[in-house]
Amino acid sequence: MALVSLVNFKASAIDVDVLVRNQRFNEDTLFFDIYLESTSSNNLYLSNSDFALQFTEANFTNPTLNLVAGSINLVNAYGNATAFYDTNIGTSIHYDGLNAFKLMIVVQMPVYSNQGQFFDRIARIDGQSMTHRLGTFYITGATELNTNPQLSWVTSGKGLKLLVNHRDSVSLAKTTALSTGVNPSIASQPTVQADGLAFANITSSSLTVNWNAGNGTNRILLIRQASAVNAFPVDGITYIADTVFQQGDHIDTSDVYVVYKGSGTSVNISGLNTSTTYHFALLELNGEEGWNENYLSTNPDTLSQTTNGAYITANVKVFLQGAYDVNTSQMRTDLNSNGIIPLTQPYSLNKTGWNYNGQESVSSIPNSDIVDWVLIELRTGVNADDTLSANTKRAGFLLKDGSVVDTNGVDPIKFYNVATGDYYVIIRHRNHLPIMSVSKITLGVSSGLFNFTTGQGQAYGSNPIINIIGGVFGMIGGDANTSLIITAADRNEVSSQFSATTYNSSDLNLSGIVSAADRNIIASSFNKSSQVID
Ligand SMILES: [Ca+2]
Ligand SMILES: [Ca+2]
Ligand SMILES: [Ca+2]
Repeated sequence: MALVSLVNFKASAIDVDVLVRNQRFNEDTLFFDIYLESTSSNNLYLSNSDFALQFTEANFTNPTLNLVAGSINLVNAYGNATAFYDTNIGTSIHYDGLNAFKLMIVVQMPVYSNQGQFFDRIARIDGQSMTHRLGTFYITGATELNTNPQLSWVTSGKGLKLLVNHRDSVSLAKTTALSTGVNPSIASQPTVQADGLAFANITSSSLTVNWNAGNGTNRILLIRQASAVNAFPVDGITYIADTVFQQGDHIDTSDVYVVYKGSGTSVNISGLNTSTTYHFALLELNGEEGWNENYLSTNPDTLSQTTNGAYITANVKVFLQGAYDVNTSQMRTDLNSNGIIPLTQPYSLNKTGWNYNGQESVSSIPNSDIVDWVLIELRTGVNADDTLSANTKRAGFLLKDGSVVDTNGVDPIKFYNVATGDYYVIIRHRNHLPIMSVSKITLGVSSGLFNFTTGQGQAYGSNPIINIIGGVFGMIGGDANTSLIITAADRNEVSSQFSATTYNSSDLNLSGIVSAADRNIIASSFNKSSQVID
């Protein structure tokens, strides 16, 4: 049951494909495009023609055939669109006579009397893919949205003509009627379904979906709010995806939307509602887009996810002693420029104050000013058990000017599902001693800046930070072994990693290599310990 149909018309050395592409339902309307493509090296020109299509009338109630206004895409020999084409295309459905139940599209090209007018007026067809869309048409009154309407070309009938002009190097244009044709079949169906649906970067309005490919050329991701996906693509029908919820096509009249179609294994979806559950289904497919797609609809991988609720932000400024460059008054970004900052937050290890299983990850490091990942924690009191839930921990990026930003590399770091209020703010870094604000800070959707870099009194405890230079204070570096105290063990750790150029906790100055400069930081911080109660 081929929904889409191709006629490869051939007539005395002229080859032109006349294609129906991009068949799509929108509510009870079936849209489709007609394209003309030359398959020879000759320049071809469209002449007065009838495009006749058979359709299954039983699948429509009182159908009408129409042209989408402004959709004509033909150009003349000089590559210019002309209003001639728009006003000379008529559409109708024939119900009687030899052409009963045929969709008729009649193209009345402008008359021409000489070669100059010919080139100026007559629509050129060439071999470039997708350039000569005759137009987008639609049939109203579809009743069987999950059934193939079986559009197919009609190549003969009373009065039907499909004429193409061509011209050789010397003579004026000649007109040739096109007749014979063949219809192709739909693509083969994939046999291995895509799977492994998983979510990352969940916010109150967006999330990233990841998956593993099956054995088709592409895959399509469906989304439905509140309930499981209950409608699936129809073979031979194309669907346009949009990563913004409800902006892509939906499947027939359902509230199932297409958010991805392609060969990749990840998509970031936006436009979601806060604290709302979304259901997903992933289907493998074969075939050319808009042409002969075949979807594997059996046993699609499914998964659901609830978006985050409201959020508050922490807007803090902090320097790392190790990364701070007194010559630039900023922190160095060598890990970033060396391309060794991991794309997933590194604080999942089971270490005191870490053990954080957040899914923060990025497809690439989003800002050239990023120094490294940091872990931010909110507490209602000074003790470890005053960290109320996993929601009050978040990993983000530290910028070279001391800003702590979210995974988009720009905005202050967000805490979802956390109420506006007063919190202690803790900053943790892989090889610096953690610090906590000296008192509670009022945090809301848009929080005021709290600056840790201006003095010892900004952080909680006894000598919690270090005076790097002048009035500039920073987190104490040197904790290569993450023991929350700077000792000889850290020096030994650095020695054991000497010359490493990886993302390494012994690279205490974040220069991208473990060297003597890193040992010097330990000397300046020796015997200092974390003032955060963990
Ligand atoms: Ca199928
Ligand atoms: Ca240590
Ligand atoms: Ca170093």
